[in-house]
Amino acid sequence: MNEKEEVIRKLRTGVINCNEKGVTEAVHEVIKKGFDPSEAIERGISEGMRVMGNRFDKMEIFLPELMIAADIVEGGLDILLPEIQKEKRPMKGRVVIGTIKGDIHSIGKDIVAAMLRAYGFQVHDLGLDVPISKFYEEAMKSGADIIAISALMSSTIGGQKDAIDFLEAMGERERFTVMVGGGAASPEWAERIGADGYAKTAAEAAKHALELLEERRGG
Ligand code: B12
Repeated sequence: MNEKEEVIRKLRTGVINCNEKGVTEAVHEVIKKGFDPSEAIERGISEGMRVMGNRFDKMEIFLPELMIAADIVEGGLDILLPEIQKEKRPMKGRVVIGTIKGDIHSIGKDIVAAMLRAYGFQVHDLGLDVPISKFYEEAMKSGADIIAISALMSSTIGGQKDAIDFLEAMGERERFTVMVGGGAASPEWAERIGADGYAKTAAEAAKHALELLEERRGG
């Protein structure tokens, strides 16, 4: 196994085994050895979290382990995400992003926000448990091009549709490009609710945001 694969494996197993020291060491190796931080995040950290999610689903682990793993992941992202944003690109557009009302899952949203910044977007991160009206107010105030909404649960995903209906009701649907994502979302769901875009990963989200903006500007 080559060095990069070894470090990514160490990241993934570190998250799965709630091994904070292992994750921190691997994160510093990614930076020291100049590996792509976004690849390390998607294939190491996110993959490790997906495994933990499946174990939680199968009742092999419970909330305390999940929270420990999430804390370790956030520690690793605090070190790696700034590496992604180091690359400065000309300003492409403005995005308002957040996790929908009732949902406090931040990890995915944080990775997408960092990736959008790396691709040259000015990102207004509204955080977690964000009411629909807040997305609207901040998007109007900041002159945003894109509203990006994350949701991880079947009990909160409906908020993505409500947000689109809210823009319709305010007569401002055409002003914004609406992107949805998060573990509970899918391309079919995005199409059904009339969203403009969906992406499975952070890198896809940033690339797709650029495409949607170009389309919108008639490129
Ligand atoms: C970590 C975690 C937690 C942590 C969150 C810590 C944190 N700071 O985020 C804690 C322990 C707090 C937690 C709490 C709970 N959780 Co939880 N959690 C998870 C877990 C294991 C991983 C989520 C994660 O971070 N994945 C890694 C990231 C990188 O992936 P991601 O979020 O999907 O993001 C990627 C993409 O989706 C995309 N993306 C994300 N957002 C967006 C937005 C846009 C616009 C775009 C384009 C793309 C995009 O890019 C990201 C990067 O690749 C999931 C399991 C899973 N399979 O999702 C369960 C899971 C989401 N949780 C679940 C549940 C039920 C809960 C609790 C209700 C448990 C409880 N009884 O208390 C609470 C709810 C709290 C609340 N009100 O939100 C269930 C939801 C089931 C359902 N379908 O509704 C899941 C699926 C676990 C399970 N299998 O049962 N959880």
